Amino acid sequence: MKQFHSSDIRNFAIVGHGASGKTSLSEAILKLGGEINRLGTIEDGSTVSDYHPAEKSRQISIHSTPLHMEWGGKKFNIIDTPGYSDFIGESLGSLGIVDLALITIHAANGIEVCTETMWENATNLGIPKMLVVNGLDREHTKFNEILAQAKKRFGDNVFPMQLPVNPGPGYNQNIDVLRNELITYKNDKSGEMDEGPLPENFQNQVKDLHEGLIEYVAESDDNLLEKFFDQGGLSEEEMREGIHKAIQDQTFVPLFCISATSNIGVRRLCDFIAKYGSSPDDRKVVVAHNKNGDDIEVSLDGEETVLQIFKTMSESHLGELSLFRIYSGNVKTGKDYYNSNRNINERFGQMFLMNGKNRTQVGQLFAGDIAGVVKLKDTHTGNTLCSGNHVTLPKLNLPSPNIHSAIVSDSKGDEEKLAVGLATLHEEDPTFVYRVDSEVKQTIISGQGELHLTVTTERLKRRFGISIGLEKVKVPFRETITTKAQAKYRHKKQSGGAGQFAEVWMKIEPQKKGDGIEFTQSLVGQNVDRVFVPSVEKGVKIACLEGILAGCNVVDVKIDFYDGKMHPVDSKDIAFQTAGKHAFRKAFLAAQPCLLEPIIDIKVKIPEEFMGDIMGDISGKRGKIMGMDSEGGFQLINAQVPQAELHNYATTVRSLTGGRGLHSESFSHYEKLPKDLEQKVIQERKTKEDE
Ligand SMILES: Nc1nc2c(ncn2[C@@H]2O[C@H](COP(=O)(O)OP(=O)(O)O)[C@@H](O)[C@H]2O)c(=O)[nH]1
Ligand SMILES: [Mg+2]
Repeated sequence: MKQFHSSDIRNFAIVGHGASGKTSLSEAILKLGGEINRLGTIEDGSTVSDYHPAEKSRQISIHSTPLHMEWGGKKFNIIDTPGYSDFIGESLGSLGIVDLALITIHAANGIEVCTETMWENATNLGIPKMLVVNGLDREHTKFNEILAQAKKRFGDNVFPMQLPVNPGPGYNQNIDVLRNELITYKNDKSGEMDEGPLPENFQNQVKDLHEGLIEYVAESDDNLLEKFFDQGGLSEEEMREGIHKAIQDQTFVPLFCISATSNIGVRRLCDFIAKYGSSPDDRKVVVAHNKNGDDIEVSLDGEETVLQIFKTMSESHLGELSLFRIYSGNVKTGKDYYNSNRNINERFGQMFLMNGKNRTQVGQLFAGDIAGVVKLKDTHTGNTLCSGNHVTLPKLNLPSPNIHSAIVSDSKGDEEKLAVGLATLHEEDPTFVYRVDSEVKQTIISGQGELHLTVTTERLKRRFGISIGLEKVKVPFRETITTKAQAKYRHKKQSGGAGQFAEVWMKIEPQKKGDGIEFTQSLVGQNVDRVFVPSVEKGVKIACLEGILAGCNVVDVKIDFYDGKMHPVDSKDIAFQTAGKHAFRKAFLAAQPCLLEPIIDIKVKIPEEFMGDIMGDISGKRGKIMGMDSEGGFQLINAQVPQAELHNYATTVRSLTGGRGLHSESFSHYEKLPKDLEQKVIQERKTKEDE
């Protein structure tokens, strides 16, 4: 491929709700650009973009896939992203490195939760948006309703650049509002079209729209606005000048009409992106950090290289592949760059322009471009590589996990391999996290949904040969007391060799929530030598870790060791540890102990019609509704629910809402577990111990 100036590059991500046709649209674009000869389909698993085995078998996108082609003298770098909420991290990561978001909307389903999530994220990142209503060849399309919905949700400046003339099966005509013409596409998926005059019945509507468009464009630029008032309008030429800027400012948000699978409308969309879409020049300067964490500007025309890895993945026959965007300078195979997140040097390996599994090798690339590089040793998703001064680009904006599972490894002795596998997968996909939880003694993996964890588990098996099972995360119940109590305990062992003797007197009382375990001594006289104080404390701390009622951590208890007895020969550290531990257990059981359970704050975002189901489910889960709000066209429910009830809640939300709801979780506090449940938990843990 020839070299493109940054102003001739169009970096955009296709984002939107699952099944709105992002992958099919990518396919249609590549077909127009001549990168492929025929349109692959999701059903046959033959699209360029969904080429991974897990994507083919499930018929959904799991990875962000970079694609490229040439159109109208411009280089398109397209990123087809997943819309399934399990893989939302991929989409958010990709949005962070493009200059334009193309948001697809399903022509029959309208605006869905992920449509809105993507809108918000693109807005927060400050990148312009275009909307694409796709699938206008489907039955039961509702273009006018979607347009009204989009204006209501996203603002009145959403503007239809096109109107579908014959939506529904057989759809092949659009009105082009900018050019005041009728476009008829061939029905052979070639994407070819004829232009003709406006039909009579559209003339008034289009005239009004056209005038509206002129006003939007005029508003984006003072010079144009002046001309607009002087001349009472804008010429075709002046319009063209203004549209690009108007899109950058989002004074209006263009909306397009297409059918991806029949290649209707895609050509005009590409023309529009080529002519008016954003280029890297529109984000010439990005704010990064220097070594001291101060803001510095990275400029597209800078001499030094600055690039960011936005995804790493392992590819068959290639090994580890890192996808990157260059923000400044150029990159060359064989050169060393500095990884400022990890403070190491990396030698740049072979570089590729990507079209799914079809890749073209290149030796050098320039600022603004997107490509892949192989064999970086220790550089991971989100890292910055640079030449010259130390620069770190802002972190990719990624969601926090909302589903957790414990892993059980079938293969004993593979711990080290497992640790390496988990670490590698996390580095590739930072939305997959894992940790060893000492409280419940499980290794816990977390992600964006059950499917995310399943797919990652499969990857662990395929790549590292480790098979793991998933099981429920144990709830980290805790134990505490509700009244004061005291106990005396004598530990005496005099059979065989050296004897052991210790006696500990102890008072305990509840502490304020969150104050933990506090151990004091108030010994008077010489009954107990002070050297044994740490021994008693150690015994108490062990008892607190082991738990007394149900094997859970003990919290929020104040302990005072106030007296005891000792023996001149047989008293020793271990004897006082044992006596301390047992005195504590005895006092604890006398102090009306109880179990505490973790309560989680959840936020659920759903279309209005699912309110009843979600609220009903929350109250069935012993949850408390803390508040409700509407956000965009969705309802936002804030609630507090016990962790014990939230196992795979992401899946519950998905199934209650047909995939149209989303939720997030964060720990809130501990609360007393109801008595009936407490008995159940204690019983369960006892049986486990007996086994
Ligand atoms: N009728 C029709 N079906 C489409 C269109 N675009 C996509 N589909 C189908 O909708 C499903 C989801 O499409 P896909 O491209 O995977 O959507 P994505 O999840 O947004 O990438 C597949 O079965 C496609 O064949 C379209 O324009 N018209
Ligand atoms: Mg897809």
